[in-house]
Amino acid sequence: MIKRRFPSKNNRKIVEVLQELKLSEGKLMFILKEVGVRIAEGQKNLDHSEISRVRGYLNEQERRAQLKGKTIDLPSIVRVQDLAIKLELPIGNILATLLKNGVLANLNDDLDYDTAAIIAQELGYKTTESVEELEKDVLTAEKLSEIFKKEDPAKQKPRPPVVTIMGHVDHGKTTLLDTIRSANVVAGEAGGITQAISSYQADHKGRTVTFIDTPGHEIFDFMRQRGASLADIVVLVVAADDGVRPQTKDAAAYAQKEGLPIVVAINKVDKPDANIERAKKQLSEIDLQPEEWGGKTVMVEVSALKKEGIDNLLEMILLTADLKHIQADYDRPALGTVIESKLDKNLGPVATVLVHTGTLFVGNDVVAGKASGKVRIIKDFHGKHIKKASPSMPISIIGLKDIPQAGDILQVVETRGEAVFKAAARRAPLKRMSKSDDHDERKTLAIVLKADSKGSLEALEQTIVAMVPPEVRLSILRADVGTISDSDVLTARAGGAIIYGFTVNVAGMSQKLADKEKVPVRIFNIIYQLSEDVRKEIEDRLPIDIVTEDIGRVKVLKVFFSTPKKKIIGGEVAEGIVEPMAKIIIKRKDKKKKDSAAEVIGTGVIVELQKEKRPLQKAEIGDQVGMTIEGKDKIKEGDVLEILRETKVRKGNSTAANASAA
Ligand SMILES: Nc1nc2c(ncn2[C@@H]2O[C@H](COP(=O)(O)OP(=O)(O)OP(=O)(O)O)[C@@H](O)[C@H]2O)c(=O)[nH]1
Ligand SMILES: [Mg+2]
Repeated sequence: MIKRRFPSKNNRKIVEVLQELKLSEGKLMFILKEVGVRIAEGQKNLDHSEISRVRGYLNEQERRAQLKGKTIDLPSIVRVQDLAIKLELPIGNILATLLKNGVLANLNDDLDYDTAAIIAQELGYKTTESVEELEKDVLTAEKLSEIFKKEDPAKQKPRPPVVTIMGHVDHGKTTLLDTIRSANVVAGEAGGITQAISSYQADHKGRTVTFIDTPGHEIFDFMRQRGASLADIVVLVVAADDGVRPQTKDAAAYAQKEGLPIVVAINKVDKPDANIERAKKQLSEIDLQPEEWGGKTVMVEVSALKKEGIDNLLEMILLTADLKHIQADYDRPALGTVIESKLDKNLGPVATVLVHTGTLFVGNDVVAGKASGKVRIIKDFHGKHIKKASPSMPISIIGLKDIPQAGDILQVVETRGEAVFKAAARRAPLKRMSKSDDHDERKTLAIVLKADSKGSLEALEQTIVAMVPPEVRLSILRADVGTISDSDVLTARAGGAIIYGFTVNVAGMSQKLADKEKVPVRIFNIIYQLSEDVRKEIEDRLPIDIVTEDIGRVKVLKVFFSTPKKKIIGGEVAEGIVEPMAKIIIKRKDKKKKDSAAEVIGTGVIVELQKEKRPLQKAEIGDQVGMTIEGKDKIKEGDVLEILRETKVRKGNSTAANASAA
């Protein structure tokens, strides 16, 4: 670009500028280049703005020189943009230095002290960790029960019991809940299983009961645990035709551990192969003795499908509830647990919350795990807008700035500032990949994971983490709820990752970007198909072991051709078999020394195998063959070649990979 210059009274001679700023000509030229000023051949003057750019550069240099070696106080967690401010450097410098150290960050990411210190040191600063502790009082389920215990008994009022429905996969939990609230959600579930906890309230004889559904598949173990931790009562669904199965036991164990009363619903009694007696016997074996056998466990026979026995079940649930004092203080700031969360395209983060105690109002400032915000909308389980939510109500709330995790405790705080501060303190800081990673010879499976809800996301993450053997390094660059976006593609490209989407879409432009950048994007609607694909990727990354097998012997009858690199010989298979690409060991007996053992002369690889001038894949004992052998060691008539097959085997896997030795 040509800069038009007008004569100006601010123009000054370059020689004067050099004198004033005490610079050499070379140094000035360097600075001008740095600040983007082009000097034409023979140019003698600089204008006002050019001179001030040079001055600015020099001032900055001086300031940096003073800062360098200065000790900077850093907190235990610092946001990238705050680090830039502290170090008085452009954010780009910080990001680039982070990247150099293996951390792909953006300006809103938090860094732990160690990482921030490394970056600062690399940029010339000394650091100390600031002693002020960040407030990290994350409310956990345990702390929550401590709070409940301390609540004033005089203020307690009855609340609806919370009933969690648990049991083995396909035993009819969701159908039972549907029958209870006469709706139907089973049909819409991908893969036919419950993908996230769902929660509803039902009325029976003027009393309200809160129900929480849980999935029965083994990979949703954590959801069952969470379900149990939320419950006052567990309804254990056992299909009469199938009896007690692994997740029946596991659900019973969680309930017993939490000290929760269990009501057993023996379901599917309408089925011709229903065997109620067997189910009861199996239940007795896991410490659930039916009352009629002298035990303490209430068992109700139902058919969720035929809508039979449901009233009786509800009756038993209410009776069981009456034995406990199920109460809460309606007048305190609300505390609840997030049971599911998702990102809605129009509404932003939506969290389903079960209120435990207190009343949540529209307008409350809240924090849930790492998310904070102001409650803008509360909806009941019908989707109806309500102004407040009282204990035991499952509700969805809108107004959080981030998506909380299922299991996070939602708490009402005094002020917005407090909410933001608490949430920030809990955000997990980014860690620098440890130096030892540089010497890590394992192959990496890098992935970006996108799912439709936090529940599926957690299930997927846990499934994948559990699948990866120690021989492969797993790097989940991002795991998030929502549509696959450009930023996902760019993250995946930077980290050489595969993008996995679970029941999400990819924005059209982002797919184009992915195609252009050759980033694989794989979308699945069924968890098992996704995990199957991941399994294949893991297998491809397992280290290779070379297994050598002695498969045969060839007696050399004639050497047709011999160069330093290649030999063509004729021979007879004396033992076993011969295959192309097999390795050979050349052995020779000293004819003069009778009975002496054969000596190893050298090695080679059979690159071609022929019989009667035709290529052959396998020669057997007695076959007369021609072989082209690569190798420097000389072969003589009368030598014996030991034939070795080398097979590459993936560690941690018994199936052989490509047999040919590279
Ligand atoms: N015959 C009969 N079939 C039933 C009954 N209850 C449920 N089923 C069927 O059993 C299958 C599984 O039912 P779901 O309600 O999805 O089972 P679930 O326990 O929620 O399964 P997960 O959520 O995957 O653990 C469906 O095909 C239902 O129609 C019943 O009482 N009788
Ligand atoms: Mg279900």
